[in-house]
Amino acid sequence: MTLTALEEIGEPFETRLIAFMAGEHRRPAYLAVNPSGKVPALDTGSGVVTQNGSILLYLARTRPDAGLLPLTGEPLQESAIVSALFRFSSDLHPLVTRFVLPGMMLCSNDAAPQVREKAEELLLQQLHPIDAQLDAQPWVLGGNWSILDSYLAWIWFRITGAGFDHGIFPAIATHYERAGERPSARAALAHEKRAMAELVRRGLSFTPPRLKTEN
Ligand SMILES: N[C@@H](CCC(=O)N[C@@H](CS)C(=O)NCC(=O)O)C(=O)O
Repeated sequence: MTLTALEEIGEPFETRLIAFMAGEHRRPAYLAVNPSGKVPALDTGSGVVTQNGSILLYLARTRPDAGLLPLTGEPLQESAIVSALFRFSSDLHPLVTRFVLPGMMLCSNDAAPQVREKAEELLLQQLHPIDAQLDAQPWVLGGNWSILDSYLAWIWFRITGAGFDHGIFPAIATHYERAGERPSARAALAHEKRAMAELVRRGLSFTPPRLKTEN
């Protein structure tokens, strides 16, 4: 979603690939950028911004013309936006990592299938109310697109790409198609695909363990 936000802004930027399977996020070079070892981090030229929610707020505030978030300065209205950001970055994002890369969590490889199954159960719980909401309105915040739609689309792209059943939540699946039609989303996907191709070329792609429900 950071890539989509940068594409929406439309100014040139550079990306650097951090290969988890090679442990690059734990190496000194990356820890000097983000000591928590989490991706993404945005180097603004005047300082590094970390945490997805913070990066998206930073970009929305510094480039209000890009229309990333409808920030009005009204505390209650803004708290609803920040709440949705935290919901995606704190509640859902860690489940995505556990579902897609369960072996990266602090467990033996033998425990990876159980980590993934628990993550699937919690994803089902968390996504259920979002699917109901999107049945009643086209975008996460109501009638207009925001960068939160890109965050949700990223979550869906990652988990369905790793075997999550996309038939369970039809409204989120339709929202994903709609969100993917934006030129910024297509450009961000092209970045992702180039990164995946690079990982495959380096022998660092990852196949998640199968769920009981997968054939
Ligand atoms: N709360 C962080 C979570 C980011 C996060 O978990 N990113 C994943 C990649 S999608 C990561 O860096 N995983 C490495 C790890 O958890 O060690 C944020 O919103 O930026």
